[in-house]
Amino acid sequence: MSDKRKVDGNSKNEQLEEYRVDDKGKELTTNQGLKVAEDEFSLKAGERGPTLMEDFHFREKMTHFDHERIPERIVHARGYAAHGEFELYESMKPYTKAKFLQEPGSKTPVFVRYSTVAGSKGSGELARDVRGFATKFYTEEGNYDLVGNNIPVFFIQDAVKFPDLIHAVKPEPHNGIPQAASAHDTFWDFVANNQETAHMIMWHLSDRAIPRSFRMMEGFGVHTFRFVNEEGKAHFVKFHWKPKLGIHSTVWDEAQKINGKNPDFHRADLYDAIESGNYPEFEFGVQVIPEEEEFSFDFDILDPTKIWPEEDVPVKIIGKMTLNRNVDNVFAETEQVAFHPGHVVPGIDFTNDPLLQGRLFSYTDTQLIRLGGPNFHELPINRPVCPFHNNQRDGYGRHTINKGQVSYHKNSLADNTPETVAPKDGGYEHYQEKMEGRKVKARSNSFKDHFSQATLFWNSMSKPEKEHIIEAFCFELGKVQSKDVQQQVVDMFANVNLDMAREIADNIGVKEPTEGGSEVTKVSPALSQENSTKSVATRKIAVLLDEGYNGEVVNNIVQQLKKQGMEPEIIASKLGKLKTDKGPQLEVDNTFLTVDSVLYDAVYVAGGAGQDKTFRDKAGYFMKEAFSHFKPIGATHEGEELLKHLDISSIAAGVITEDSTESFVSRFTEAVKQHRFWERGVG
Ligand code: HDD
Repeated sequence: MSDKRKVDGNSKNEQLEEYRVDDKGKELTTNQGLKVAEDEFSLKAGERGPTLMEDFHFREKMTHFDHERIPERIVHARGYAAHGEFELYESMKPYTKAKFLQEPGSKTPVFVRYSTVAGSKGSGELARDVRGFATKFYTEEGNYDLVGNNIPVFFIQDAVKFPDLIHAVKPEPHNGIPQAASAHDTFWDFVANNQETAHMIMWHLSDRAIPRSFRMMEGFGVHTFRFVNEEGKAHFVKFHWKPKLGIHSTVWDEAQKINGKNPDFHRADLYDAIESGNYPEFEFGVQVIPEEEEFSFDFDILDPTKIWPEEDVPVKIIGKMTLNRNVDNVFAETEQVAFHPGHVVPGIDFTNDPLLQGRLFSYTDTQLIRLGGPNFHELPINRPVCPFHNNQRDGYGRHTINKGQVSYHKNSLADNTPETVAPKDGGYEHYQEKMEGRKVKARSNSFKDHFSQATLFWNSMSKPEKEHIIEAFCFELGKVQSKDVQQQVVDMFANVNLDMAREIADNIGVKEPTEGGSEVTKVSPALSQENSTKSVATRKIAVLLDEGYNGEVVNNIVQQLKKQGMEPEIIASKLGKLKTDKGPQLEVDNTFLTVDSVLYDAVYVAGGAGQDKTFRDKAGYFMKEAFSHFKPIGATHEGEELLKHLDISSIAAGVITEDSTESFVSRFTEAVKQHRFWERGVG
């Protein structure tokens, strides 16, 4: 094992290379290296006779297969990951001594796993759910894990409630229903009876919970952590990931359909983007509060149900992460990676946030059952890229061959090595926070305001975003069977906004609350997705074509859309080259059978002179659906007639009809940048 500590962006890749095996072109052997002569027929007593126990090749193959599955993660089971690198823009030296945050331009390898929370490993990826956003930095001082979500707050304030929260959201135990969904009685019963959930629920019912792509969502460390610098001075810190492509979502009807049409939608999106060289990028930001200002806010900065509004505590962008390599093997890397908020490096420390404190126990504990023992740190994906030495020994699946006689501290036989390292030389030192108090099972009074920031979130939403939240409430509570639970939830959310609660009550047929409301008028523009970056990069455009189209013009438009960074795909009634005598015949990428409008960001229909009833019906359905999901629609040539036929007004927002190619491309590009046209008011 190398004892080198110098790390660059490629260090992890180099380390993994030692473990990669390419079986292609090789001879088939058993796990013992014995060449195998026959892999189709088991050893039998006679051609038509019983299989013999003696067939060790059969037994080995079958036994391995029988043991191929490991327990799925108790939460965040459905996930997908990629490798990348983190580059620092600006030194954080004044705040932290963490080595990977010192030298601008320095690069650290990272591995990121995105996930949904509630669903099982095979569940649809467009569930209404929080998304996990877990990053492992392989630094020269050891692994640092930032195990965050795409929502900056959490449902509960104390980790002791985590099993209750998860039991409530998982399929109900008596019938195992529903999969990957919060729209059921036990979840909402939990919410109403644990009102610290209020703020998180507002996010959970917002567009944030149905992202368009892992590449288009923010990430948050959620907790308040501590930066500690060389002088031992501490600052409170919150961590942010900001996607370069902006924050964008699907609509709920679309999300549900995607789950059927392509339950792998998010992983495929990430995989394809990386394969085609469109590397996802996220900027890394920190919010920093000096220790002296701990009590200067109207909320407790250690409360994980609170944000630090960006307008009050600006996010300083200090670096960028680029995901540039897909895994070679999903099980070996994505499934076996083990994250832990307790994997820290010198200069990064914890706070007394009771949710964080509890997490520090849970993550190692869960890996013991999931990965089958205490040596999971030796799995290639989990190994630090720096050396590690200690007196831990043995256990299931031990790989390391520790030489020598000594495995204890202190000793003289090995000159008291491995030796401890003084903090000034890089040894981890816990921040010496002064503590006093009684041992109590209690919650601080400063954690008891559950509604002010829920209202702040509501106030900060645009009109369509507010409508989506109300619709989401109506969907979720509409699925709840218990009238009593429905009423409790509506009464609870009257404390966030009375009008909102009344509208929900009216929709789900319970009593409209008369009391409640909030005095909070504050707004935080950073919370609205409408204010985030808009970009056409990697947007998928469905190009609907039928025979007899104008190949010259359509090809030109397709090429120009590509040039702008979009990804047009030609969709027609059948595969192959699509016939036309006007210009080049284009290759069809997909048919109306293999894809659906929900898998695209926008539609461009050029039709074709030959467009028959089947094409009109299929393309018509495609466009109507895209229109109802507020997506940009473009039409040229015979496509314009089809629009008329469908009653889609050419002057509706986001509908582009134009004969001049140049002007069509430029207007259509602007429309795609907009993402959705809520002002249509349909859907
Ligand atoms: Fe957790 C996994 C994020 C609270 C216990 N958590 C897990 C993952 C993410 C988070 C992203 C998946 C990691 C991966 O991809 O492998 N969890 C969070 C965030 C929380 C949070 C942002 C609140 C701020 N979690 C939380 C609490 C507990 C746990 C309070 C228990 C006390 N989480 C777990 C776990 C998991 C896990 C059971 C399941 C699989 C794993 O750890 O490796 O230990």
